[in-house]
Amino acid sequence: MNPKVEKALNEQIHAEFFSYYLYLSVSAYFTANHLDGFAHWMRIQAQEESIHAMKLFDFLAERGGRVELLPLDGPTREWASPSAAVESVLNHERAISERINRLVDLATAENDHATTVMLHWYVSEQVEEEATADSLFHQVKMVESSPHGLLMIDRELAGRPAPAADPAGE
Ligand code: OFO
Repeated sequence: MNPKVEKALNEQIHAEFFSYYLYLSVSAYFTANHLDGFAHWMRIQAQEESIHAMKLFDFLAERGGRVELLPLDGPTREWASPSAAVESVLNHERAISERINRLVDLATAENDHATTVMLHWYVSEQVEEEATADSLFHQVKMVESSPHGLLMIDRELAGRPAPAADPAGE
């Protein structure tokens, strides 16, 4: 496998596992603040992130690349408010989208068509993830001064189902 693409895919596996860590940390923050629906939603999102990492892990192996698991830093564990916690995941998703776009640019420049096609799934996924985080952030911002509003969102988030093992159905 092209060594530049292999290195970049390993860095993306690292970024997806960091996303897993970040969502778990946000989940723990909400649990500590008695917003169990938010905590549940973030935990389910963490599971999705590990699926994103493992799809790349499996792809590398399939293409004859070598997986290298890089060390993870500890994510932030405290936020000033629920909206600040949700805003941090929104900003994170925006940064992940930029990373994916740069990866597509690299795979295209290296004529690695298989990687380019595989990455299209991540491009679409990021559109959805940014939109979801953005809408949650604005909803939380709207009701932040009213505990009643926050509890209503919390109840709604408690219903998020677990992700399918492979969201692409492959
Ligand atoms: Fe893996 O999509 Fe969020 O970070």
